[in-house]
Amino acid sequence: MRNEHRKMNLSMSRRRFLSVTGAAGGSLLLSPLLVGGLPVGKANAQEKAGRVIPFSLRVGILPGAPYGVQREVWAYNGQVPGPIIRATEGDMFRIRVKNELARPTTIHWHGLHQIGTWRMDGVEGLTQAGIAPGAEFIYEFLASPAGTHWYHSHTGVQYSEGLLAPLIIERREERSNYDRDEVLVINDWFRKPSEEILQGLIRGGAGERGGMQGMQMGHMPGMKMEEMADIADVPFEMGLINGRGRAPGDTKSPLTTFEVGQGQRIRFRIINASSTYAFRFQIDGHPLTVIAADGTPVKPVTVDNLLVSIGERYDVLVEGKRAGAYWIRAVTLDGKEVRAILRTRGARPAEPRPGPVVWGRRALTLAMLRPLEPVNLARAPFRQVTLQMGGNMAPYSWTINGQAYPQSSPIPVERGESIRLVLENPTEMDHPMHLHGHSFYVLGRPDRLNLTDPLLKDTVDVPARNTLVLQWAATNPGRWLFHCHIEWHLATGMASVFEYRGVA
Ligand SMILES: [Cu+2]
Repeated sequence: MRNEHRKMNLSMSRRRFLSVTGAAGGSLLLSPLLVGGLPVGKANAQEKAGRVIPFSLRVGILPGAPYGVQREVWAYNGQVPGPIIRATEGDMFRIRVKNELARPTTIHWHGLHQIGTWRMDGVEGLTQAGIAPGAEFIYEFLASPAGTHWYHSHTGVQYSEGLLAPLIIERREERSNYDRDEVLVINDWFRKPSEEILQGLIRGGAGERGGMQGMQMGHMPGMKMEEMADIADVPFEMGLINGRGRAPGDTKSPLTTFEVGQGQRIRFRIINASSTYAFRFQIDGHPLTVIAADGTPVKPVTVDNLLVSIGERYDVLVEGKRAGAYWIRAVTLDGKEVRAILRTRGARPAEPRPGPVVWGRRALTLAMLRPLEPVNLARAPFRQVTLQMGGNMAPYSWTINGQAYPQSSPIPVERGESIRLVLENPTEMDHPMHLHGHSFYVLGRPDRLNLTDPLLKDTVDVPARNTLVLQWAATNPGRWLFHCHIEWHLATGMASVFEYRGVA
């Protein structure tokens, strides 16, 4: 497996630099100097377990022209997504970050628990000061837990400028009932710089969302009008899969293509690294066998499609079928598509025929997922904390318990206690909530809690006008952010801090 991974990493480094081409023919050009000499794959150079994994990241700006309009693109080591970082559970990362931006930045390692190292969690203003322009910072932390994770800027609204990348932790005893492992990073992509989008939302309130209200999501069968929520704050423009995508009207730019032999199995590690949109994911004609959610292994469940909220990860097994080319589709809840291609080796044509999505019948729900190692919480003591989400379009602001982070009081936590989090979402939008430093059990709706075999995750969607209950064990002292992963909601206050007593 190890050589296999290494090979894959090297080919990834060539394949996955950003190559967005605009409708007007302008392409997003990266300097070859910046793209060359990536440290990708270094993490696999040594075989021994418990090793130190050195890695270097340069955070810089590249000239780019998506849509043929010149725009800055922010990138780790000159590529979007940034280089894949891989290690084995129990390894120690030593990641040197050089900030070549003109403003401070930080990196958060989404999904990693930072056991004993909360100051390495990368939340600007909470766990560290921003790394100053021109300065370096070394992140040192344990590669734990195993699973599909990612890393991204946790300063302002920087990550949607391109500062996002996969972070994969292999299990020590990885059961490999698949032939190959591929990472699939989906992210939405906008013409305007993120800061400008944010300022537009703050200035204009609902104006920025022109046309968003009353949007139909009729493409999912069985969806009733009253179940429709507001889908997003910012109108969809385009999306990327592993750095490639097509702006509206563009039919030619290359798309990310995965080759598969007939009967061969690929493990896809799907990551939604977007700022604004959830995506329903499907590979036409290919069932998806879900084997992990947010890195946690689950009893395999086979479905036709699944919804990936921002910050969530799903690992699925896909088997190469009849010769041909098939669309890999990531579709927003209002029907906007991002595509890649799955092609059997040697198949013609290179691209499937264009055509609207036809959803397979089996859609994944969280209730279908069961952990491999069930935990019974029926008799465990807990302390209940209720958090109510709030939102306003004009003036634009998002809150938890009426407070906007960072002008909010931290929630004190006692080491060793269990916290039952009741998340009330009376707003008209879904909020993908992410907890730093811990994973939580998803108990479900208050009237039907699953206390016998709940799923362990670190990011979960709390649907509009619904309440969701989570529970987690406070075992990792520090200051930990709990927040909505919609970039614009976090930036305007939808976050809380869990602060362990006695943390200096
Ligand atoms: Cu939100």
